[in-house]
Amino acid sequence: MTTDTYQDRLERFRTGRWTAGVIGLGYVGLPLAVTAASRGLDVIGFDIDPRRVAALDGGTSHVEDVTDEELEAALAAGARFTADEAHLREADALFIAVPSPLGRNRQPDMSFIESAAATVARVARPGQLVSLESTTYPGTTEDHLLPAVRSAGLELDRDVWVTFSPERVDPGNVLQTGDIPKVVGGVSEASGAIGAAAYGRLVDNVHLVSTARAAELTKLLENTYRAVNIAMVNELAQVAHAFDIDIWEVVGAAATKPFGFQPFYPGPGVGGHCIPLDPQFLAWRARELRVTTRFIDLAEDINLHMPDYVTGRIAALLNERQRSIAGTRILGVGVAYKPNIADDRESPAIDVLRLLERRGAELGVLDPHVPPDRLERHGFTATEHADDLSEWDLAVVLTDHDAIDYAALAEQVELVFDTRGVYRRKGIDAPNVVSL
Ligand code: SAJ
Repeated sequence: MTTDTYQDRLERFRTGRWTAGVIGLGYVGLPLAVTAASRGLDVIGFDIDPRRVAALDGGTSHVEDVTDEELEAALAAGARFTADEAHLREADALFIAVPSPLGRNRQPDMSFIESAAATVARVARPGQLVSLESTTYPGTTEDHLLPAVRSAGLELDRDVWVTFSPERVDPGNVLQTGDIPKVVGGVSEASGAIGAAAYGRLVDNVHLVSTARAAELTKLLENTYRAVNIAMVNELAQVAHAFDIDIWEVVGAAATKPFGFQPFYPGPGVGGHCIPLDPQFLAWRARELRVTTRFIDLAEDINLHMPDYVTGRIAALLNERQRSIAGTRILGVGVAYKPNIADDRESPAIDVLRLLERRGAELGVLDPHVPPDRLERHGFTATEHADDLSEWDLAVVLTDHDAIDYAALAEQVELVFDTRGVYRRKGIDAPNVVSL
């Protein structure tokens, strides 16, 4: 039995001093830990990777959205990072921010959540809040975290409280963790209240929902909404091309509607570790429950086929010039999955480049954010902006980083295929640029 009553705990989370334990120090966990420290909480950050912990202890952040200065400030405020899970016993709340990827057959890979739950089973103690942040299918928090705390001999709502609160990190966005409203849902009403009190110290705006499942589905709705709307505009881009209509002009025109329309933009596909993957968590679980998710399945199909469509458009462009992809020197511009970041996970740019390579193109890539050694690990030849780009026959803009000089690119390269509408958006009128 915890020494505190429920009311004492509630008050302590709401206004008292307590220690936040963060399990998983990646692009979600580290910002959470740094935010907690900046808001006066004691912080214990745990990660299974001792090298990552050592770097953090040395004041070096591996997460683009957390500067070394912000990390130093957290360390100065007393934040501690460790690879020894035993220290998590000191924490009053355990926030779990571990990966939730898909497996080889695009089914949920729950191994990281299961490993974190095993850690919780070993370190949980009376008085703790345990909150899962990793994006997952509805029911995960009950299925994995409740058994973990119970295996530690702890009783829900007597000794511990358990919630789900989806992460809403948007890499590269200037909004900080504390500024973004946080949805919280408990596996019990008391857990929801305790979770709302604790998160109220980390963010300015907490939105409490009735259950952990509702919070889990909230996240999946947010990202399925994006995947479906991106797929819809990707399909319309193909229709517009068949009608010889400029899709970028049409989306721009529709975006003038001040209500009832949010612009999404076509591209070479959908990358990142969220939008292409999260809806599959819902589809997979729904299939188990014999419920169809046709929008999710269709969106995945359209988005996954965009690299093929882009490659087909490039083949047609070259064909008009009595050329083929085979033997053509093609420069891929932008390999990261979205602008102004270095992350190339699930990047459709890589899929396009692989397809071009398989059809005999001689490839180079230009990406000022993705380190050359990482590009070389993909088997690509890294090209610098300062190089003489005129040696390339065609450049394909796959990710529209701000740091690229698009006017210079169009001046130096004979033909440019723009899959991101960046020449339209920047008002650069170049006769040798063709848009998706
Ligand atoms: N994309 C398009 N067209 C669009 C928007 C995006 O092709 O109109 C592509 C992007 O190029 C990228 C992919 O989709 O390859 C994902 O883009 P994203 O902007 O959704 O980027 P993420 O996955 O880093 O971040 C998203 C968050 N994005 C925004 O809210 C703008 C948000 O949905 C989640 O907080 C986050 O995933 C997450 O962690 O779930």
